[in-house]
Amino acid sequence: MASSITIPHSHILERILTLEIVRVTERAAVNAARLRGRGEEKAADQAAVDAMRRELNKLPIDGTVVIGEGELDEAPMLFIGEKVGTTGGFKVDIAVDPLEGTTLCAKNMPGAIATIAIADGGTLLHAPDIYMDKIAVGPGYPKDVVDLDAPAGDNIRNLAKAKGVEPEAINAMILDRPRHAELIAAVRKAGATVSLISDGDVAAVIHTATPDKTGIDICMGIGGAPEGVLAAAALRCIGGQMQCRLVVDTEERRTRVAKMGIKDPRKKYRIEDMVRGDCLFAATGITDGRMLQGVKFGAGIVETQTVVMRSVTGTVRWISAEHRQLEKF
Ligand code: VTB
Repeated sequence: MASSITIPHSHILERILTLEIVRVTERAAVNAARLRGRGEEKAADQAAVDAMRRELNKLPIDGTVVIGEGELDEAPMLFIGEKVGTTGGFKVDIAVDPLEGTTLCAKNMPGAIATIAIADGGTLLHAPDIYMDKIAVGPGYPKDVVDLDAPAGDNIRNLAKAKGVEPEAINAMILDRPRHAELIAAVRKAGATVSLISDGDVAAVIHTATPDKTGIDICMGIGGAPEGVLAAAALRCIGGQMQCRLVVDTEERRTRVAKMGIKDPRKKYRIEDMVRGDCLFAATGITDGRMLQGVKFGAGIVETQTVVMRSVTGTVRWISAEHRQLEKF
């Protein structure tokens, strides 16, 4: 007798969604990639947003965008609070960054991705688009091996000890910004090396999960809060630790944070505070990067590479696709 796979009803949609969300990031990536290297950040972003929104609206979900392209009055599409999907389906929270690394795409530099996280309804942190202080390490370390509030040097030394190496063997990835001058100096003083990036700290956090492959042990510093929630979703699937805190340094930001329903603006978030339920995470390369290859345009063929992860099982799929029906883009 032929064996059959039994999928509990509650898991059907989620299992199907794992592949469906690949289409969503693929389309966004291909549309943005057409504008790679043209110096047009806004146009590339809009192309990615349009494609992602179109695909999301085909999914059998009752989705709410909780991390998106800004508030209703400032962004016409994929705004925070926008409903997507065919509705009547599964209630989900959605975090999107259709073009993470707009500058990277506009300048055709490595590391631009189209990314999304889908989680059980009501389980994603509603973070406004402000800065967030972050620290992330991969799986396999004792809980709280690093601490957002500890001096950077202590974090490097504690991580090195837990890894069983000298601090000189630790490599930190940090956004290259003047605001990180002190942090970078402290990390180097502790003996560690620093890989500086111009943009793209979602991928930077994900790199920490596989230090043997990426050479990145820790990601530190201040980046966007939306990118923080997306990265937390990825680590929720593949393991690792992350601590974050919103940078609420003006009255205007305090108001925006309160508007999102956040009661304690100083709260230190761990992964499970930012992504409280099961989730899926996907990213497709737009330009070639350390994590993903960018979109390749050939004669009658478009190639994409996507990573998709699922927290329930911890499965990570790397999907290389050859698209021949090009009208779909
Ligand atoms: C980071 C990075 C993004 O913004 O979040 C960064 O991951 C932070 O903002 O790719 P600043 O550029 O203001 O420092 C990006 O670079 C762009 O969204």
